Amino acid sequence: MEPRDYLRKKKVSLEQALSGYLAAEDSKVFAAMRYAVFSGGKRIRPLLLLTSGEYFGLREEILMPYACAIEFIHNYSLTHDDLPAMDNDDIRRGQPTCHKKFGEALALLAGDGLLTLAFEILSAAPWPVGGPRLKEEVCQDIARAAGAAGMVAGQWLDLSFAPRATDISAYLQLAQKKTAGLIRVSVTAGARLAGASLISIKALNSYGINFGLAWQLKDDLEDAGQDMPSTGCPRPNLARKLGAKKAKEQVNLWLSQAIEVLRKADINSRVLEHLARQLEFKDGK
Ligand code: GRG
Repeated sequence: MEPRDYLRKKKVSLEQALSGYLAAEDSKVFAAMRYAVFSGGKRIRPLLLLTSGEYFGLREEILMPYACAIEFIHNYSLTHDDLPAMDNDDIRRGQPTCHKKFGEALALLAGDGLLTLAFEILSAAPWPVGGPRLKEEVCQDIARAAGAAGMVAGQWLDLSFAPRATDISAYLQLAQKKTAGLIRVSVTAGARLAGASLISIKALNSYGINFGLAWQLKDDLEDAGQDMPSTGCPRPNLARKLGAKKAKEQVNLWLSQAIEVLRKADINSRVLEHLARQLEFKDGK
């Protein structure tokens, strides 16, 4: 199957699974949670998880709860990131942000609900072939990537840095924690659950970090020039610091490193390669 068709098919089953987890309850908090999730996300993290897990031979039914949990964690982070105390955004995915639609209290609770639901799903998720210990390790890795030493720490670095004073290595630390960590754990979780070798996991780890940094820098490129929230404090933005041309070259470099590392480890996933190639700038555009 062509990578594009594979991803389309996976996205359909993913959307069904996500809505299954949010369908049962009829409360304002759940309405805000559904709004936060079903507003047109690209679902890159769960797609990476499903792709890497299936590449190494694990069935979709086993992988799906893990994929949904990571997507819920991601959507919680966006909902909280948009709040007035953080990025203070009115628009997300082309629509009013959750707090603009439901008010701050419900948006805060929707984020709390999504994060908690993610761990409820993980705790009930089936054991992979490698047994309970492997599941524990994967869940710990997800929790660490999302938690106070991972994405939460990255968010604080983002909020507290003086953007113009930020040097590139500090920015990279921020981007690894805020964005690349959850992407990295998405790629490796699927393969680990499938029992992939340590060499493969190391390669996927590196693919995930390179992919995640490229993802963040592409987002910076889109934001450059308009990244001025109403708090009056611009967020750290590497694209603005490097300039568009260099930033695009850097995105392409990270993506070629991501692809190269798969080749070296003999991971011949056309879908993982396609996902990285899709992000590349062709002819500097
Ligand atoms: C609130 C603890 C906490 C963390 C927030 C992820 C994050 C940390 C903030 C988002 C800020 C941001 C826009 C970062 C750029 C990269 C990024 C994560 C973009 C949004 O992710 P996509 O493109 O979004 O996967 P969709 O809408 O497709 O789900």
